[in-house]
Amino acid sequence: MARTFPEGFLWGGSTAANQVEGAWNEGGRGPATSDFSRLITKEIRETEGTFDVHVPHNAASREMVQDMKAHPEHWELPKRRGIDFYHTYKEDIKLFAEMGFQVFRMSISWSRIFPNGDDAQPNEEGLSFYDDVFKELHQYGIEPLVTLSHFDTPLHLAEEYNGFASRHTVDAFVRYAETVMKRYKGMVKYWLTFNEINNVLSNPFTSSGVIMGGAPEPSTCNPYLGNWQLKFQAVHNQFVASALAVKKLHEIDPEAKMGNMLCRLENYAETSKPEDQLQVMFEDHFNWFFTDVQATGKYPYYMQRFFDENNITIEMGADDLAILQEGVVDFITISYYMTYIMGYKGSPVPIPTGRLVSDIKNPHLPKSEWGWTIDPIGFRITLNRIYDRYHKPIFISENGLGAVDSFDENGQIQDDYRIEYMRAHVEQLSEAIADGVDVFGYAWWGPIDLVSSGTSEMTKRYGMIYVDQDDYGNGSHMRSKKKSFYYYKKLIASNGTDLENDIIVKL
Ligand code: P53
Repeated sequence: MARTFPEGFLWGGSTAANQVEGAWNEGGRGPATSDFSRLITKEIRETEGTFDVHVPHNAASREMVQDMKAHPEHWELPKRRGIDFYHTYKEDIKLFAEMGFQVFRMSISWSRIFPNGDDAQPNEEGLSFYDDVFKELHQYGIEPLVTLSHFDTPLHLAEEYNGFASRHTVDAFVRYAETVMKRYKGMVKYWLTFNEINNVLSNPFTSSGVIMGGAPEPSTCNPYLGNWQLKFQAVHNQFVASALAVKKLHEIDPEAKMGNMLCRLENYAETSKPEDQLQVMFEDHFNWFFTDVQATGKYPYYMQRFFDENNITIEMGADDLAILQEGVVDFITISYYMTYIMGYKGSPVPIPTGRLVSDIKNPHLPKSEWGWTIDPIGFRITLNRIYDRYHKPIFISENGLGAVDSFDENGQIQDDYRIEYMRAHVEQLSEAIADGVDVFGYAWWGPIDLVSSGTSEMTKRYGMIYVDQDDYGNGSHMRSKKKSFYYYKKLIASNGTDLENDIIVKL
C-alpha cells in the first residue's frame, strides 16, 4: 500500500523557550524555574548514582535555589544561555524554512511577558519579541504552534506561592494566557496549555513551580517519597487553569484551537504474568489520567481509589468541575520518545511510579546513548490507542533522538542514526494514519541543537542543525547543517512519501 499523508499535513520542528532563548535577564525578563536547572554531565550521573537515565533536573529545594541565587559561580546553569535564539531567531528560522517547515512549535516564556508572573502590567519588550518571531515565521509561511507554559514557571510564583499548588498561580496563568492570546490573535492558530503536564509527578519544580522541600537530590525525584497530596493538588489547579485558557481562547478567537500535551508513556508488561499486566494497567491509568481530564472534562473513575487509599483530598472550587467540562481541549498532542517495561510492584492496589523512564530495559530494543529505548512500532501502537480513546485529532508535538554527534574527516556530521530514527518513526506514523488515526502534524523535537531539558547538556543533540557550543557554553555558536538536514528536507518535500536515505552530503 502506498504511504500517504493527508493533504496539508504539517511537518516541522519543536522547541521550548527555556531551552533555546537564553538572554535570561534581558528584555525585562524575570527569572523562571528553568534558570535554576543545573548541568548534569555523564560524570555527575555516574558519581552521584542518580536514576539510570532520568535524573532530577531541578533545584527541588528552597536551599538550592537560594544558593544558586547567592553563588551562581558555583553552579553551571546552561538554560540561562540556551542557544541564544533570542538574538539568532532570524538566522535559525531561515534554516527551518530551508528545510521546508510548515509548522514551528515553540513556547512563550511567561516571565518575559510578566516578569514576576503576576505583575500589574505586561512587559511590552517581551510582547514585541514574540510579535517579531511570529512575523518572521509567517514570512516563510510557517505556522507557529505555541505552548503557553513549557517548564518555566516564573520564579516569584514558585517562591512566594509554591507555584501551581496555589490558586493564585492559576489566576496569574489565566491572565497571562489571555494577554498573549489577545495580542497574537490572527497570528497564532494553534496553542497548547502545559507541556507534558504529567511531568509534575516527577519534576514538580521545573514544570509547575512546586517546591517540595526536604532533601534535594536524588530523593525528591523518588515518587515514593514525594508528597502526593501537594502534587495532585497542583495537577488539579493546572487542569482548571488549562480549561479556563481553552474557554478564553474560544471567546477571543473562535478560529483558534487549543491542545493538551502529554508525555505519552506506552508500557509493556515485563512478563505474561497477570500481575505484571495489572501493573501496566495502573501505570497506564496514571498516564491517561491527565488526558482523560483535559479531553473529556471529567475525573476518571479509577483515580478515586488511589486518592482514598492515600488520603489525598483535592481542594476544589465550587465551579471547578463545571469549568473542566466547559474547557475540553480541541486536539491532543503528545511527546513520544520510547516505550517502557513495567513489572509488578508487589501491591494489588494502584501505586504509580510517576517516573518518566523505567528501570527495566526491553531486551528486544536498541537504546540511545542516554538509555532511551528506540521503538518505532510502539509509536503506531500508542497513536492507535490514543485515537481509540479520545477520537480527537492528534498532533505529534515531540519525537526525536538525542545523540552525541561528531564531525568526520571532511568536516561533516553524518548522522545516519538520527535519520534512521526519523525514517522508522515516520514510517510507523504513516501506518497509524493508514490504520485510520487522525494525525494532522509532526514536529521533530529539537530541529536545532538545544539545551537538554533533563540534564541541561548540549552534548545530547537532537538537531538537524548543529550548534557549535559545548556544555559550558564554549564554542563559536555557529550553525551548520548535518546530513539529516537534507534528509528531512527531502522527506517534507515529498509529504512523507520518500523515506529512502540516499543523501550524499556534498563537500
Ligand atoms: P531531554 C523525560 C522523558 C521524556 C521526555 O528530553 C521529557 C522528559 C523530561 O526531561 O521531556 C520532553 O532534553 C520535554 C522537552 C525535552 C525533551 O522531552 O531530557 O518536553 O523539553 O527536551 C527531550 O533529552
